[in-house]
Amino acid sequence: MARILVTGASGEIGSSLRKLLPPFYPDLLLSDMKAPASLGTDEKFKPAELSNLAQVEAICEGVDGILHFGGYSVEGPWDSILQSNIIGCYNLFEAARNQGVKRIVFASSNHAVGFYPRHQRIGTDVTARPDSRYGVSKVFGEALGALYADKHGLKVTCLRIGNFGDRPIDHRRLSIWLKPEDLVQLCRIGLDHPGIHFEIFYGASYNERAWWDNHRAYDLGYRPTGRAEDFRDHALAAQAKLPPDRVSDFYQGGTFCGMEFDGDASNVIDWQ
Ligand code: 15L
Repeated sequence: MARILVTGASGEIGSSLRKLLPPFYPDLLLSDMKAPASLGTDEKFKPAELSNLAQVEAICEGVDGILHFGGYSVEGPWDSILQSNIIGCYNLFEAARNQGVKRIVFASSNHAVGFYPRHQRIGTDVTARPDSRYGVSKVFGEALGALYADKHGLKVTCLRIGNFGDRPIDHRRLSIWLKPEDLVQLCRIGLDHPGIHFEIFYGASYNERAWWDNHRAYDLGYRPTGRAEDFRDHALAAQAKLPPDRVSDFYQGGTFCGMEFDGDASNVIDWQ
């Protein structure tokens, strides 16, 4: 039976996956810097700092597949991004190769392409347009995934996750919402589908306002059950309480684009 390592197990997504994955992968190994407070006696946990290669090697030992959700999950100071998402991600791929791990599902992010405008529909083959140091680190992780797939034969799936949660929380999230059970479907495709070499999918549910062409995921069997429009009124009511921001409201990456922005805003037009 396949042993699956989940990094970032104490984070928001990891905490949800811990509950949803056992029916499909009973042999889960959880890891993070600190154990989740609610760790059950039936759960296996090994701590690791991603920036420490020896510790990452130790958690990859005897593992068949990895769901890599560990790292810094929002914009932050360069040194934090560097340690967790650049050095940490490199260590994860390198340890996986050394330990004979066969598959990795890497939690990339919509922020790898956040500077595409919302009126442009994009596929997974567009040039990276990161909106933050965090977004740059996700582009780096996707590039590492391609290298380790092409050069070392790991089967790698990158998920450009939109916004994970029980329901979309504002106007932007109506386009990019990802229901937890739909993330599980995408992870299962990455861990089990025989056709995987190197893939990028958008981590989004069935959202009628989507900006993304996610046909490759659908080709490999993805059938999302979440529908953002079911929560339209709630999301728009929450949006009405937020202050407008020309840059953040124009680009796909939202506030990640607007924060620290001192560039040329002449591309920002009123299109809605
Ligand atoms: C992400 O990548 C973040 O991890 C998450 O906290 C949200 O900000 C999300 O993107 C989003 O774009 O809504």
